[in-house]
Parts: sequence; structure tokens; C-alpha cells
Amino acid sequence: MTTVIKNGTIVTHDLTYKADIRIEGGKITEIGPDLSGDTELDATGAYVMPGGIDPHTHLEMPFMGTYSSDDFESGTRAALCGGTTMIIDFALPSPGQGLLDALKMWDNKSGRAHCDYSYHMAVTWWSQQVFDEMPEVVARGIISFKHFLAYKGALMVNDDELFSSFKRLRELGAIAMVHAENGDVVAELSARLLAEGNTGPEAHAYSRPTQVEGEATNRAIMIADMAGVPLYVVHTSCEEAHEAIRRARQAGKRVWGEPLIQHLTLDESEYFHPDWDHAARRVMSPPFRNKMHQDSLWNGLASGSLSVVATDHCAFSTDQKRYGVGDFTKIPNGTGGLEDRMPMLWTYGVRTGRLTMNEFVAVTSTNVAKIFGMYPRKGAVAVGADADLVVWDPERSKTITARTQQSAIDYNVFEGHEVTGLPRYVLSRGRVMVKDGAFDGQEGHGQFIERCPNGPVNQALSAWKDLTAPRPVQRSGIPATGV
Ligand code: DUC
Ligand code: ZN
Ligand code: ZN
Ligand code: ZN
Repeated sequence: MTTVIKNGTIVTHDLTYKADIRIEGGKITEIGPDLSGDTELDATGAYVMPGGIDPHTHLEMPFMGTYSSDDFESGTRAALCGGTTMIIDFALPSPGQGLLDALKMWDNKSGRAHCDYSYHMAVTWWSQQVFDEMPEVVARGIISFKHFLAYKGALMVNDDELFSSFKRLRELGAIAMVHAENGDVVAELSARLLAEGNTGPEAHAYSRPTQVEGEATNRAIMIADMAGVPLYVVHTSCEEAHEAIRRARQAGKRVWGEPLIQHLTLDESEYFHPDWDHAARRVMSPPFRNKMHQDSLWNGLASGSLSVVATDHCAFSTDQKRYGVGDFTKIPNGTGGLEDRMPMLWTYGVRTGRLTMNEFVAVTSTNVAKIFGMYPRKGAVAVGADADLVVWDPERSKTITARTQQSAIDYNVFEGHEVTGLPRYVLSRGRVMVKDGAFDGQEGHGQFIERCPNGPVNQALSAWKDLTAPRPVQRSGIPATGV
């Protein structure tokens, strides 16, 4: 059984050229002119790109007194319909719960996935048990560990815990990740806003100004530098955080920043919409920002100081959002985006000239595969790579609406946005999952993808690399006398 994608233009992170692609056994086996096969997919007028990889999703996650509403079935269905062929979700132990225990929970959910997936492990507390279980997590092919500097009293870790965890990751050749917001300041500001009667969703934005993100990003970078571990900063939303990442990269530190498609295309005015539901549906952390910050993020993607566009897909229904009526701190934080990331970025990035097609491929797929240890199996159009491909029709368009979306929730934060640039075909390891824009997937087709530690990017470039090594003892004990 061979499948051939014919007459398309292949677009990778560094090349654009015309060729056909032959697929056998789920892998790309040949790239060249005039190929033929048992099944032929016509890519005339289309671009053939590596399928998107979204490295930041929260499917069926227990959070803020409820569970996010998209699970591995609806979430990966949404992903595929938007041209994304792999996700990395977060296995989230509750504080006190072991890492391996949390992994079991995630394994029980992910069996329903239509597309391939991996996990990052969250470190939500610190103990000898967490320390001891980390090597087994890495041995299972999970090489990235996320820490929350926000959500005080719940998921947040303190600086001593952060430093201990980062040092352990360095020993294991793994990658550190942070949600960078100063949770102490957020808690303080939130309490004051509530006391002043500021209870609506707009107060969520007031409680998380850009400084809390800038401070935490700087702090995490410095702590990672002292531990000698590379650092991936999730959902970079503002200039202050971007500036810290830019400066670190300039100084030779291995640090990456990840803007979300929501922060690139939606702004803070959403929180001042007169309809409570409209505003609450857009409550996420960090919140949407103003145009100056959006421009900073776009410039970072084009110049390479920011590396990836993700979604932080964490969908809550309107009923769930209403848990926060009368107290904005109880509105479950999160928005969707899995189905819309690629078409929105194409429309607002490539079609406006802000990004080239090759940069689009880099930030939606190839950079993710490289950073997280699965390139070139994923993120590449190359012989031997998995045939996770999207045949992208740059002229196909639609208006985004909750009425036709795959996500399980009852609204879409991009409602009404017109996108041009959508998948014609989407393939997961050679199986056609989207045909002429229509979903034709298979629950359970998705496989867990193991990732490798100690790759070239897992080495920090820090000048402080040997800070954790033993120091020579210069002097000890009693002060010298008689001087
Ligand atoms: N931010 C959100 O908005 N939702 C999930 C977790 C997070 O950090
Ligand atoms: Zn986060
Ligand atoms: Zn709106
Ligand atoms: Zn997240």
C-alpha cells in the first residue's frame, strides 16, 4: 500500500520546492518528480508541509475545581482538522501526588487520541519522591518538566524548589519549562481588587500586569542559568518577558519563548466587552495584552528571538466559566485554539507578510520537534520521517464559528474571524485523517512518542555551567590569629 502526494509545493523550515512524496508503512520513503502509488492525493495549487505540532495543551485536566472540557478524543480531532498532527500535553500531578502516578492517569486518558502525542511532566511540589521518580519519567521518553511560578497555594513552586528541580533536570539532560508569573504578587493584587469590589472578569487582567510576567521570566532565566539547564518559557505574552528572553539568548543562554496564537491576535479590549460571558470566556493566564505587546511578539517570531507558536488549549464551557460570577479568581483560566492555531497564524502572519511560509513551518512544527527531542522523526519532510503531513490550500477559507468547530465547548474565542489558508488533506503516519477538509479520523490511532534526553539543545550554554560542581576549599575553620 503506497500513498503519493502529487503536484504540490513542499514547504519546510528552510526550503520551498516542487516534488511528489511517496509514503509507505507510515513513513516518507521517496521525494521526487512524477511518483505514483496505489492512492494518489492531489496537491495541485497547495503547499505540503510538516504537520503542526502543538507543544502546549491541557486535555481533560483537573483544574480550578473542574476539568477542562476537551479530552484526547475531541482535542486531537480539533487538532487534525486545523492541520496539527501532534500535541504535547501536560501530565499534572496534584501537589503530594507522585509523578509516576500522574503518568498513569494520563496514559488512561490518551488512548483515545486520533493523532500522536507526548507529555511534559509538571513539577507542582518538591520532595525526595519527586527527585527519585524523575529518572524514570525521563526513561519513559518524557524529557521536559514544567514549573508554575503562579497559582499560589495550588500548583506554585517556590524558588528553592525551582532551583532544586532545575539542578536535577540538568543531571538528567532534560529541559526545564516555566509558567512565568509572580504568584505572590498576583495573589496580593487579586485580594485587593476583590476587597475594592472589583469582581468582574476585567479584574483578572488588572491582577496580572506585564510586570509580574517580566519579573518571573527574568527570575526563571537566572535560576536556570545558575543550575545550568536550558529553559523553555511557555505562553510569553508581553515585551518585558520577551526582552528577558532576547537578552538571555543574546548572552548565549539556551532559552526559548513561546507566544500563543491568542496573544498574537486578540487583545485586552476583550475583557471590557459589556457581556460578562464574552469577557469571562477569554480569561486565561497570562491575560490578553495591548497592541504594543502583540507587535513585540510578532517581531520576535520574525527575528528568531521567539521560537514557537502554541495554544495552551484549555477549554471551559460557559457554564464552567460562570463558577466565577461575583469573584473573578474563580473563573477557570483557559481558552481553546487547537483547531484555529494554523489557519489564524497563516492568515495574520503569512498573508500579511509578517512571516514567510518557511518561518510558519518553523514556529508551528520544526522548532518544536527540535527543542523537544523528536526531530527529524517529526517536524520534517524527509525520507525516513513519519508521514505527518498537511496539504495546505492557501485559497480555502472559512469564518471561524463555534457552530462548526470540533471542540466540545459552546463558543470560540476567534468567533467571526475570517481565515484563508486551511488543510485540504491531513495525514497522521500516512493515514488520511482529513479529506477535502472533512474529518475522517480514527479514535485510538494516535501513539505515544518517546523523546530523547541529552540532545544537543539540552545543554545549557551558560557561563555558570560549573556552579553546581564542587568548589575547591580555599580555607576552613578557625580565623587566623596573630596577624
Ligand atoms: N493558564 C491558563 O489560562 N490555563 C491553564 C493553565 C494556565 O497556565
Ligand atoms: Zn501556564
Ligand atoms: Zn471579541
Ligand atoms: Zn498551560
